[in-house]
Amino acid sequence: MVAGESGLGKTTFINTLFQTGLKSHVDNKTRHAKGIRSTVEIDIVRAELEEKDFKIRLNIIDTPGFGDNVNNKRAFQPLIDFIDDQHDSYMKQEQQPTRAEAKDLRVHACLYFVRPTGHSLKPLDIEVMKKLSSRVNLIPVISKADTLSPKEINDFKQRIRAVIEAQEIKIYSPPIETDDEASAEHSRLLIESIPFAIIGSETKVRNANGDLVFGREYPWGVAEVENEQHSDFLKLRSLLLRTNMLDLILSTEELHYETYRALKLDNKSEDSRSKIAKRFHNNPKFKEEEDQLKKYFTDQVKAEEARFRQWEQNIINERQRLNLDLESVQLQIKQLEEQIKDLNLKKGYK
Ligand SMILES: Nc1nc2c(ncn2[C@@H]2O[C@H](COP(=O)(O)OP(=O)(O)O)[C@@H](O)[C@H]2O)c(=O)[nH]1
Ligand SMILES: [Mg+2]
Repeated sequence: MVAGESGLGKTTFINTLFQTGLKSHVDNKTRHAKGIRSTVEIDIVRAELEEKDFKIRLNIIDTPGFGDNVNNKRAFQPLIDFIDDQHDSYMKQEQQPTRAEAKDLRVHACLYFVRPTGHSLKPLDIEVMKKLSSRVNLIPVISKADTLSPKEINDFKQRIRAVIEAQEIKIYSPPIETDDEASAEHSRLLIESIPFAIIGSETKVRNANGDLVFGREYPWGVAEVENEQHSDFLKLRSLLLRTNMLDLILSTEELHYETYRALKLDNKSEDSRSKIAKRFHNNPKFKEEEDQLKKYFTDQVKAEEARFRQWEQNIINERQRLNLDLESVQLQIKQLEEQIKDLNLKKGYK
């Protein structure tokens, strides 16, 4: 899900994702045809991700921006309601005896777009981010990074991080795997880059090297979407679609969904929400359970893979057996034909 004030490039970012890594389903065509720029309601686009031989279906949720209304207070409420509603509907389905076809639209990641002012977070940002972070994996991004200089971006990032810490906003942080140095290094790199400063563009332009790239053209040059020197787009895309997809899904289940359930069952107020969330965050028992669940998941995948390989082997063996059978049948036919020929010959002599 993308969230934030209107005009910050949320819809553009989604379209950029589609052009650089995702395939969209039929409904995206109608969206383009309509040519609407301002998003007026929550808009769900189905997407497909193809990695090696795996296909993953995902939903991308575009939301109307807020911030240009006289009363902003309630303008973000539909987003909060949407996230809660998905947890609620999943919880209801879980209580049903037939759970096989459960419809699951729980939000696994919410990108919060921050205006590239170079100053700091606004009170409205802080208020909305607090609400979101206790419900969903919140990932802050600085939009339109091409409008700030590298130094401005760095200072802005530091100021935003300081506010996030001071306000105790619990943003998503990629876990550091202690047993895998390469992936730990990647996670540290991602964590250092938060809030991701991104550039969005739906069109290709020619850069200084003469290559056609997604970017935005200025009299002095091209700001490139997929250039690590210009934007964190690649890092963010990697986090969302590759390295941290599983973790986003699992933490939604274990932290945010469980928080929602606990609140719902205890009928607790908004205030205790963050307390419960913190309990889940900090409790070593949950960390242990999380590790166990991850291990369980990997083991399951391994077992499935082994099962498939066994199947494959069985099929190969069966094919070999059938081929041998076929050969012997053909041999028999040949022999029978010979016999017929012999018999015919003998008949002719008589
Ligand atoms: N300079 C700059 N402009 C951008 C960028 N991304 C989007 N825009 C422009 O910002 C305007 C609003 O974008 P839109 O995606 O509709 O914003 P939304 O309201 O958040 O969905 C459009 O004119 C975009 O072309 C960016 O990375 N840099
Ligand atoms: Mg929009």
